[in-house]
Amino acid sequence: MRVQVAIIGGGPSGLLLSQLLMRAGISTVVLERQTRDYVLSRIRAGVLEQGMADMMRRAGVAERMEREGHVHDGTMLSTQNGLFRIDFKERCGQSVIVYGQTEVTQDLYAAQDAMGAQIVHEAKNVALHDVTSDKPWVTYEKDGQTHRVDCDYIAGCDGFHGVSRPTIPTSVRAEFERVYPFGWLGILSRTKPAADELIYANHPRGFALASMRNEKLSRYYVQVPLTDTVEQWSDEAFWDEFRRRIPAQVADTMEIGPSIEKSIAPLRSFVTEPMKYGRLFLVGDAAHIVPPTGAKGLNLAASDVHYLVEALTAAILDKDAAALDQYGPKALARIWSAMRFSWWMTTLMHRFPDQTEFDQKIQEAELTQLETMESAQVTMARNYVGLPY
Ligand code: RFL
Ligand code: PHB
Repeated sequence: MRVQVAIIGGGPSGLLLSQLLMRAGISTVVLERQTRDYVLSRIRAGVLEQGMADMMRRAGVAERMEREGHVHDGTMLSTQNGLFRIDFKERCGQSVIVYGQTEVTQDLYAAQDAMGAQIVHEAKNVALHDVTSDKPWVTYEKDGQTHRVDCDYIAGCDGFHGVSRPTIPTSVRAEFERVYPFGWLGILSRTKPAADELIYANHPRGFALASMRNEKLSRYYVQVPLTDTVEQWSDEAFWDEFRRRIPAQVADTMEIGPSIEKSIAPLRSFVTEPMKYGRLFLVGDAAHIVPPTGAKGLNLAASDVHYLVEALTAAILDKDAAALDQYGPKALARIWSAMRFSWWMTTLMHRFPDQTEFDQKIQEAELTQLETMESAQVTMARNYVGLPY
């Protein structure tokens, strides 16, 4: 097989990239290790920035998002002093859309199918070859046979555990990382959301987040030690712990029910540089990870795709190869900004095992500033709704 761009990974980055490139008249193949059902069963992001929503519109996949997504003009923060609200609309004139990553991925698959996209599921042992030459190629195994894809460019959209990043030699690759000493235990339940907006809670027992997917589907998280396992957490234990960490007026009235998904995710900040190596480009979680506290992971994947589509269309359609060198620097400027915000919000909202009383007082002072200072709210709101591309 021969295509202009071979895409490794059929998560949101890979599918969005393929969709936008195909609409520009550029041929692609997407090689995904898992089955489609598996990809669609992963419960992940829930909050879309304006920029991501605009990308969905550009990709021609926004119809259901416009109909079923919920625009949120603000968010609630809960502290020992009570509940306060950050009004995004008032502070920076923008909002976010609550629409699940599962739905985004489903809409992208449907649009790709309609365009006759080449998507190979259960592509095993994907390997990248000659990425620093001008004739890179990719191999994969499927149904016991080895297949070869010749291409002009390779997009590594295969997430944090993919093969693309390790293809870049360690002598070339720099990695920047912070691992947090806790994880998030998350559950999905067919219950009415606890509140109209998300609630991020800072509590002496640890962080909690009340989120949602729609009027009948809620997503809740609690901070847990890294040593905890899902098996240790019955639904009852989860609800008890969650309700202790949020304001009583919400805890006492919220609907609870059986979990339909339960998982623990560790928290990490990670960036690799460069994002371009020869004709290989890293995109999304393959290049960077943020802790979920700022709701930035999927949104950063979308801005990477934006910059890469810009670079690849310039190189392929306008023969402007110099545009390719702009991809990494442009993407990384935005990535580091979102890294800072996600780190800040994680540090502000969680209890750290080694937190001293001094650290605690500083955290409280910062939360008070956020509650009372307009400038602090403007900074938070601008970052949360997403910095411009
Ligand atoms: P993905 O989604 O990991 O997709 C990569 C795909 O590549 C495949 N793959 C391979 N394919 C072929 N060969 C190989 N060797 C391969 N290795 C891997 C995988 O099977 C997979 O299908 O990366 P992508 O596309 O870059 O998308 C990134 C987002 O998924 C991620 O950043 C977000 O989910 C992060 N995230 C959130 N982001 C937000 O913007 N807002 C949120 O509210 C938000 N909440 C979250 C989150 C992530 C979470 N977890 C579980 C990490 C909440 C949680 C709990
Ligand atoms: C979610 O709904 O899964 C979600 C929302 C906001 C976050 C993280 C996760 O910051």
